Formats: sequence, C-alpha cells, structure tokens
Amino acid sequence: MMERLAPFRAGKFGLGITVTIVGGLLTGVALGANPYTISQRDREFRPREIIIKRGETLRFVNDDGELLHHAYLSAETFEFDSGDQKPGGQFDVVFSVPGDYTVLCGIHPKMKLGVHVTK
Ligand SMILES: [Cu+2]
Repeated sequence: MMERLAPFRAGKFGLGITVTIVGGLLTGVALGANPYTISQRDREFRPREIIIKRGETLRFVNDDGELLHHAYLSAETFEFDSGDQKPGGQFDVVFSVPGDYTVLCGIHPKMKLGVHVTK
C-alpha cells in the first residue's frame, strides 16, 4: 500500500495544495533568487538551518512518502502557517522581515528549522 502512494510527483508538484495566505505571494517568488527548497522528510527539515536575505523565498516541500507535515512560524515580527501538507505538496513563504526564526511542524514537535534572515 505504502509503495503505491507516489513518492515524489515532481511534475505536478503542489498543484493541489496551492498557497492561499498572502496575496502577492506567488508574484513575490519571481522577485529574488530561486526559492530555497526545504525538504520535510523522516520527521526532519532538511537542511535544519538556513541563511537567506530579506525578501527571499523558502519553498517547503513535503517529500515524505506518507506523512503529513505542517510547517508554521509564530514570532512577534513574522509568521506563517502552511496548513497540513500532504506528500507531494509544496508551500512558498517570502521572508520579508529580517531576524532569527525557528520554524516548527505542528504534527512533529521535534522538527525544527532555523531561519536567519539578513537585511
Ligand atoms: Cu512534520
């Protein structure tokens, strides 16, 4: 059963799970460098730590075979919530505010991603 749950649908990646948080998010992706991909697999973010510049985009990809993930960040100056992400889904976040953040997964409390946003 598990093997049949499509590993990684690179082709149609994320079509079903479209971002709805911030208006303009999709156009924002075109601005900076390519989005940096954060993998969510085996109950870990990979990499676990990343440094980006203000305005750059992290693309959270659920490339797990079967687990849901739910990336979120709740800081005073910046927050987002991906909602539940099925395997194969992706979610883009533009980090518009410099700072040091820890992104968590609402489903797996041990998952942590350090994001350092420079000016
Ligand atoms: Cu998770």
